[in-house]
Amino acid sequence: MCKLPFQETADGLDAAFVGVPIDTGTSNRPGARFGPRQIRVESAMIRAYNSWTRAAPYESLKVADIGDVNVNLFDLKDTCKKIREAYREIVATGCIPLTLGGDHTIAYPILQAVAERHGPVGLIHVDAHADTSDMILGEKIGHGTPFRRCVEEGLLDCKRVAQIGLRGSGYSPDNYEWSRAQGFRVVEAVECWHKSLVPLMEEVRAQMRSGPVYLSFDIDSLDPGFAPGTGTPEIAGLTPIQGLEIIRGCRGLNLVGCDLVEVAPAYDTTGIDNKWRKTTTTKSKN
Ligand SMILES: [Mn+2]
Repeated sequence: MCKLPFQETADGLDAAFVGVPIDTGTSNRPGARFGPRQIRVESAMIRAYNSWTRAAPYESLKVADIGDVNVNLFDLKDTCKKIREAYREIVATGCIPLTLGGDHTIAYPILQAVAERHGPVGLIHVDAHADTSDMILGEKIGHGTPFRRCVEEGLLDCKRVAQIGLRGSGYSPDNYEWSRAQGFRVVEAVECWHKSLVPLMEEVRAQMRSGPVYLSFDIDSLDPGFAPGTGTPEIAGLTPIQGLEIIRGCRGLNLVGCDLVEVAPAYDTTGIDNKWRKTTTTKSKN
């Protein structure tokens, strides 16, 4: 990733890129198992400095690519167990995992490992969907349920959860009622239209305070006109500029992990969102 060195474990690293190549938790179009390898391919063009933010991550952080989690594509529950165990080892070293997904199911076992080390964490969840269903296609584990499972297991500090970019049709008149009832802040996409998200992120930083925070960024939060390479696209989403405002707005937070999920390269026939992936993956390690 990013032409960084490869190493087998997270030992001695401040942060590590980790791939979790699954799409067996998707309910619509599969393909996110190819996300990590395509993000890595595109990352070859990422340069070491950002001319606007002046970020120079590799001057202050020791970062490497530690490869992919050895998942079981025939058994999603076993995959979750493997992810949890792999992340336990990563976070035990004090390393911050920077995850390349993989469908959104992976956030659940990752957060199990992260919360085991840090206690209940704050969450900035950027997505077209709330991913808080109780069941998906008759199952408890899938890409539409991770944050429901996380709440049930006490992995989240619910007053420090913000969901941004939610939109589209749902299963009930108030699709986001459950989130609000937990104490989450819900910022629907329509509240973001035509606006800079800099003021929103000021409020989100105040909400997160100094506690540990996990950033989970679903590529489908962005409008599919910009980022079509995903399994469950929804119209009228965030712009790339707003995405950057969210990521840059995380500066100063106590980030203990982050992911970019649901990248399904096959639906991006022109490579249009490559630019986006480069920017997200570079910035998320700050
Ligand atoms: Mn999602």
